Amino acid sequence: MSVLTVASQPYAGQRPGTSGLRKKVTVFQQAHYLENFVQAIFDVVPELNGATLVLGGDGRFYNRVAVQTILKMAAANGVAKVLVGQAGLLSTPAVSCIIRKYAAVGGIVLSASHNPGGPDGDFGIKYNVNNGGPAPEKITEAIYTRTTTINQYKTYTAADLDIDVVGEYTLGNMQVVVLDSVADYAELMADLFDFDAIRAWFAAGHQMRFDAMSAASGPYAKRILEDLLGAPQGTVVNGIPLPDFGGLHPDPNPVYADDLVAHLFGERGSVVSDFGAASDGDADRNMILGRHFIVTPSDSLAVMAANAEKIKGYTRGIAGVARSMPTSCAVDAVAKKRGIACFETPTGWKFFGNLLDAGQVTLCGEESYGTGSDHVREKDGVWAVLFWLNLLAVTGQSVQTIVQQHWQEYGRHFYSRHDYEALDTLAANDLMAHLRRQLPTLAGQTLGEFTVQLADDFAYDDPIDGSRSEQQGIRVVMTDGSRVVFRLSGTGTDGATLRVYLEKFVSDPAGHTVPTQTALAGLIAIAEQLAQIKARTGREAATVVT
Ligand code: VG1
Ligand code: CO
Repeated sequence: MSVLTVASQPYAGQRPGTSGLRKKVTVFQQAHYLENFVQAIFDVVPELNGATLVLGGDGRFYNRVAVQTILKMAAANGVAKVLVGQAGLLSTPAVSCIIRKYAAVGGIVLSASHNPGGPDGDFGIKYNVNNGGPAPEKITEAIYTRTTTINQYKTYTAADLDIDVVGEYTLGNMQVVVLDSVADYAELMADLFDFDAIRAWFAAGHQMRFDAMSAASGPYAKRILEDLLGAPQGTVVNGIPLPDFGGLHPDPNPVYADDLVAHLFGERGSVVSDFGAASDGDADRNMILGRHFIVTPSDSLAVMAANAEKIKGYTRGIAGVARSMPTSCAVDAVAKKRGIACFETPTGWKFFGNLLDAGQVTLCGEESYGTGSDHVREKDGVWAVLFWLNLLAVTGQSVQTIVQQHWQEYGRHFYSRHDYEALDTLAANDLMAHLRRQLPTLAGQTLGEFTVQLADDFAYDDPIDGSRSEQQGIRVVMTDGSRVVFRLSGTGTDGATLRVYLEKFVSDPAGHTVPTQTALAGLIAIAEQLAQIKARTGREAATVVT
């Protein structure tokens, strides 16, 4: 057994997107493709030499192969110790938790999150830094730059390690600790939430349905909800992670988690659950449902911010909140009333890290079914579900009552996202360029019932490290606060995906019961008028509406 230096050649296109490098599995299966990217990480982060690295993924196809490859490369690159999840499985928030708990220098997350898996699906890899969060752009860009010239990588000639049994192993001079994937994370959740109150809620006969979508959240949800909190066996459905997620799309929204929605809306017989939830491929997203009721992610964040003190881990209050730019302003209304800061960041969790580290914000969220807090540096699906459970348990109210009362107090921000997937990349880029050209003249114009107050290409100056991120989405803000936002996805692997985000504020409770798409009809028409979506993409309708 010895260190081996393997000659390689750069691959084009290894620039990480919104959340790491995501490509088709077949792209990753090319000779040295994964190795090049991993070596670029070791080259850019020399501190890993002699240090501890955390490693795990969402269990999708290629996860096991990649874990073995990375273990051997870590040994060859002088890493002292790797903490790897049993069977190679760690949810994204669990990686973040473990990096922080064991003071690791970094972590490698193997996931393409909500993208489908299997041999024809997607794979992904992401580097997290020592605060437990995704590497900031400075580092992801350096990794990318390194991949453009890389011509060799180091590995270790050794047999594959048995990662299915918890225990301590060695690979050359490197120690490998195979961890129970759930234990550390479950311990953190028990610190943050009132498990006794939630146990009592279940013991009183309340029922929930958690759809793990055959992805990484299954073992976490089963252990915490069923084993620790006394929810009946079977509360967690699709709880075993499968390499292809059972052929389904592990994206917790009403379109892809339609079976869960049907259960909560009585379309599978009578509704037995008071609470429904789902999570995505790597367990960092969450969808929250009540009986006959869907909570939008933006509202979920606002409700959390308004009720934080009722939850065990947040009784001291919250320092501030942050949301990604396309996320609705529902949380802004809460922050304003509470007199706390509210930050608006570009899309992607990496932009919350500095604010969380500096203690400026406690809760943050994105419209894309992501919510989290300063307990880790990733969004956290199971955490969000436990937050809601804790809230239901201590208030004794239903999900619907909590949200409707919230709207009465703060007004309702109607919200929807229209995705146009797998577009021709040139057409999508042209559409964005067409929008950019209109920006200088939009302010002051009347569009339908709205007048444009501000139109720009969102740029973010990080208040902590001063870094600037430009071209983060076109926003058209109306004088009444309504907004239309356009962005191209940074996580897709098939052509381009256009996301159109629509938001309208209605303060009068009499207007709160209108169907969302009806409430947003005027803005949907404006989006089409500004972007010429039909003509430019050839699409009559969005692929996915959430
Ligand atoms: C999407 C979401 C974004 C989220 C990102 C990663 O990015 O819009 O809010 O942070 O996915 O989520 P994009 O660039 O495709 O819009 V996950 O669950 O993939 O880690
Ligand atoms: Co995810």
